[in-house]
Amino acid sequence: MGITEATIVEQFPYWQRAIGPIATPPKAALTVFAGCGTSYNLALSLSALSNAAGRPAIAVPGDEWLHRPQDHWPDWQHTHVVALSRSGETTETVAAARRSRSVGARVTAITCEKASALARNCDSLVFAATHPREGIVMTSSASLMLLLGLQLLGYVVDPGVVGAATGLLEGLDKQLPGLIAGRSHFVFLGGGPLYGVALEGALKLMEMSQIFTQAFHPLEYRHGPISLVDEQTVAVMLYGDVQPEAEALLAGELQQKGARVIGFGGPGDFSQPVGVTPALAGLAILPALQLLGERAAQARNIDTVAPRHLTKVVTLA
Ligand code: F1P
Repeated sequence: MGITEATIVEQFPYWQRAIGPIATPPKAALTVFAGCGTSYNLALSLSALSNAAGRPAIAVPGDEWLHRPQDHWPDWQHTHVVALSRSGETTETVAAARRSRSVGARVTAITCEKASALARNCDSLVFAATHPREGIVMTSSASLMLLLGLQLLGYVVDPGVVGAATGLLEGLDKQLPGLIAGRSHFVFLGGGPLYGVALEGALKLMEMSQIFTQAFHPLEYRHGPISLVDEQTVAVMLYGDVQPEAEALLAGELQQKGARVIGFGGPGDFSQPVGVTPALAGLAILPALQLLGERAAQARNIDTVAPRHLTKVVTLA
């Protein structure tokens, strides 16, 4: 087993260590979840979960919050910023946290590095150590930061989520070779808090296997992108709890056009119930999506330890 695969299948003891209540921050007029790459995808998921929990929130890429916060929120100085970064060293995220504090905003950091620049530039630190072998591709750390963010928002993470995630990972893995054989077009579909997770599934697959892929809110897919679907397509549907019937109809339509459908929580060529509350669904599904990226890379003989053009920390001079 390669290093990336090990960090995916061995991530659950780190979850178990991180599960436990976290003091929820004081309510703010707006919470801004900021991060880059994977951490931005997590921010998108957490902002949806925050709104659902009655805490108004948006998600903004680190550089956008650094350079043009007023385009995202007029009263940007009076916000609570939750900055996410595995390394705690990503230039834009650290600079956005510094700038936010300099204008008086409160900053909470979610990171896997407690001695990092981000940890030094926040008002409160939420930390969990990730798998020590994790490399460029964020696997265990992505799940861990999502888990920490959920707890920061006051969601109780039932330890049963570990069994659910393991079941999805193993269930999908058994069928993956047949599902992805000969397929070169992947799309990830998810709504609400599952949109960020869909984007993260797409990002994992892209950086690991170098396959061009996209993610959409499910019903958006019918408005143009569906014209790409054919016998080369795999559609990964992350079924939500709001309108699963409409999502199932879309999945059926994609199958009719030649796609294979991987269905988490609803019908597909692969179909498995998620088995957790809707708020925890993204966390339960994420490791299976990480493994999908790894298996697609293996099928193309690509080593995911050193993805092309990527570094573990992206710093700008
Ligand atoms: C985020 C990130 C990842 C990307 C690569 C480089 O870093 O951009 O999304 O996949 O591994 O780092 P971080 O701010 O979470 O450390």
